[in-house]
Amino acid sequence: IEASIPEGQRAAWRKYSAQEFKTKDEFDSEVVKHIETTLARSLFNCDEAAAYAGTALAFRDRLIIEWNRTQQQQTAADPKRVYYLSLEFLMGRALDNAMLNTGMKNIASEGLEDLGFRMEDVISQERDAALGNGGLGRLAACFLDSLATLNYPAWGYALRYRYGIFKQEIIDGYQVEIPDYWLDFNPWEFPRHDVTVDVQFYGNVRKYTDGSGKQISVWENGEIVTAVAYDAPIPGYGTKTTNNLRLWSSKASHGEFDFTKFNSGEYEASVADQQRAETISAVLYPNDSLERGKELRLKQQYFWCAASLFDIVRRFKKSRKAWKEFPNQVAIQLNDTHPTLAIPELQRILIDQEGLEWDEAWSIVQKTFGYTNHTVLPEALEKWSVPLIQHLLPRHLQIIYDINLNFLQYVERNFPKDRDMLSRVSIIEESQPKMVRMAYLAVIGSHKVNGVAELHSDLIKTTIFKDFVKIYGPDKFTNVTNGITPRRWLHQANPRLSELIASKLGGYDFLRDLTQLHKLESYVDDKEFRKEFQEIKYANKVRLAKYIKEVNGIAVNPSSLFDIQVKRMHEYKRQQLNIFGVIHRYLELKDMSPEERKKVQPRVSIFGGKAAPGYWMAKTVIHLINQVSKVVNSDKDIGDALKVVFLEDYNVSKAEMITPASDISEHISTAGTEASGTSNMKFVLNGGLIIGTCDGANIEITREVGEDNIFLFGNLSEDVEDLRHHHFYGEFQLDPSLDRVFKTIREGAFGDAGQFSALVNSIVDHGDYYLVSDDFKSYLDTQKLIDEAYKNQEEWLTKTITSVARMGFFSSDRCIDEYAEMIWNVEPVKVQGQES
Ligand code: GL2
Repeated sequence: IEASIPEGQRAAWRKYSAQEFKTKDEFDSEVVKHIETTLARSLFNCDEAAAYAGTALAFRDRLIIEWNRTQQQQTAADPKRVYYLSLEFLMGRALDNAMLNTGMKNIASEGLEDLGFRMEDVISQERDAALGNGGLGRLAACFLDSLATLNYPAWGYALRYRYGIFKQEIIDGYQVEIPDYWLDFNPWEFPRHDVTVDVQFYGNVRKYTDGSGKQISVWENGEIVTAVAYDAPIPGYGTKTTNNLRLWSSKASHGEFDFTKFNSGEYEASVADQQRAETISAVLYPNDSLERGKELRLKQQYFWCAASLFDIVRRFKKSRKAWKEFPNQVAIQLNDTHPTLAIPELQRILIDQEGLEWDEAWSIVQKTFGYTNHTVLPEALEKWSVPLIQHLLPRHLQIIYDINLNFLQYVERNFPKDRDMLSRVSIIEESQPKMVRMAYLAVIGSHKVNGVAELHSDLIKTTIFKDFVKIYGPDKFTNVTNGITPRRWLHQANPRLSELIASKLGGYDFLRDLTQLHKLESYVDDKEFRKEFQEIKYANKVRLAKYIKEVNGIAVNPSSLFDIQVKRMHEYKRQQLNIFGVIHRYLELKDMSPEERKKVQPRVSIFGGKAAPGYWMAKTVIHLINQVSKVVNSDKDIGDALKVVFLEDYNVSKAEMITPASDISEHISTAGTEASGTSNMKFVLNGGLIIGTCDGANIEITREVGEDNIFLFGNLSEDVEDLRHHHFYGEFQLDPSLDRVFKTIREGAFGDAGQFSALVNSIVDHGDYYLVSDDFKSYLDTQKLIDEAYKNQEEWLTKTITSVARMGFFSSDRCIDEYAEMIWNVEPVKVQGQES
């Protein structure tokens, strides 16, 4: 308030207030100004990178004007806000999205042409913001887009990693990891050197009794690290709302270096603290669905939770409302268990710093938080050792113990006969060392817990959280099936399809209400529409074929059936099942006469995905795919009948090119292991069909598109346990086709067999945990059906168009409305175009 301009000068201020560019000329003038001044370049040395920079800065300025306006109006309205805490936001590129969401892409295209550049070339200069691993991080990014589009007052909070997910190179068929230093030039972030939070680690807790007899705890003598905010504007589509993604960067609390040490000649020590502090936000952990229990990771989690909560509480306090109003002003969603420390942290703030009584504080905490579970895989469930937390966060450990004590007393009162229940549900696992079960803490500290697809939400209630359903009743647990933003995954990734749909539906409203797609069903028999739809698919395949030729040097025929599996490499996702199927196909082709071979449906099997650097088995599968690719692609007998491609460095921007080019995509996880999957939705929305197991969102996709329009196979999740048991105790007979595949590998057909023995043995000798052998036959049979079905192109086209028309349910807008109503209880705030 002290810093605001006096009434008398505001007219002048308003007159010169920054304005968004509206015309092509204004846009060009912004671009040239940035290139000539911000970048200090001229028309004699302006390459595509500079053109990108100028364009991005012009749009950045525009977004920041809308961002400011949004923040001012939201502050004035002071509504309940949503805070989405996620350690990962896999944003991808920002420029194209900013142009489309603000509706200025056409103007910018024409403007760039005037200046001598092509839009496509300029867009492709941008590096992905890759602050995430896979589906969980991309879901968070889609949610931000929907929150802004639907005008919810919402903030994302994460860390500003100096290194995002590594870049993957394939060298001699092996994955090699290259660091991704993405901050070289990032026009989208705003450093807020005035928004900082001091975060404490280590130290001790001093207890004393104050004058009124109240027990006070003081956490002191710790090490302080400073969090600095960096903001990235998030524009909604077709709305004035521009929300904020706030990323915290760590630095030493005493600045560049410690002057006392520096002045006494300890030069190295003087910068060592600084480096230690900066390490906290230095790197994204590259594991997808796996937790490794490293101290630095726990430090990252607390640093981020503490800074974010301080910020949220600071904003709440500005409105001078009573503490009991906190849950009416603040909804915090925990994206997986990674931000669970926010629960004891808020309790600590309320009791230690704000002086609330335990019970009052705890009731505020529970009403504030919601928790989303994204996996039932045991290796992904976070546990932290008690000694580690004791050392790093001594006060939080006490609070966690108190939360547990109160909870267990409640359980004991209500379930006096079930003695084992207490040890089963305790937050503390009585192991050596003792461990804190973060998922239990998240459940106990939240008012709602949700899974991410129907099957998964049912599974969490009958497996990992079974006891908690008894304790709290079923209403605490709910489902919000995942979704994707149609702005990026249709309009941006597949502009021609988006345009075709708009031409039939009378405009682009479907991008804001995806259920309108159902009207496309009346065009299923429309000749003209079918032709265009098919042409678009073909053009998208041509584009991918061209890319494959350029990057992999492999010539693929765009008329072949494109079969794509792109996602993180993981045994549960079963890329090994796919590549064994490819080997089987190769062997069958080799058995055929040249005449017979001519009759088969040509196919291109395309793979892509990163393996966590320490995940040896996943890396072995990458290696096998590349070896098979080498052998098959150079086999003269085979020709176009089969090609195998591994696309290096799969990421969001590549997904935008790959997804629209599929005929079939593979979502073939062992039933019950893939919580939802979201790329399955992207592929169908872009006119591709699915081969999949009865898992995650595949089940709901089937419900929507109809059983005739999806290729399901394999065992069901309810049978998985028995099948696994059978591998160890039953008579085990390996499927003969799979046996032949293994023999071929063992004979060295794809290079040194020793390299693949662990992979083969995991199935033959070690219990086949992911049930590859159990599903192999049904997988092959289904692939045969696909070959047959694809031959009837007219039928195939009908299936794909029908499926697109029925995908309306899977918009992330629908998810966000469900969260808003069922979990957050927040309302949209419409932002006006002009300053009010
Ligand atoms: C995941 C699930 O594996 C995936 O099926 C789901 O679509 C996403 C988003 O809900 O979450 N869980 C998880 O730990 N990771 C995921 O991608 N890494």
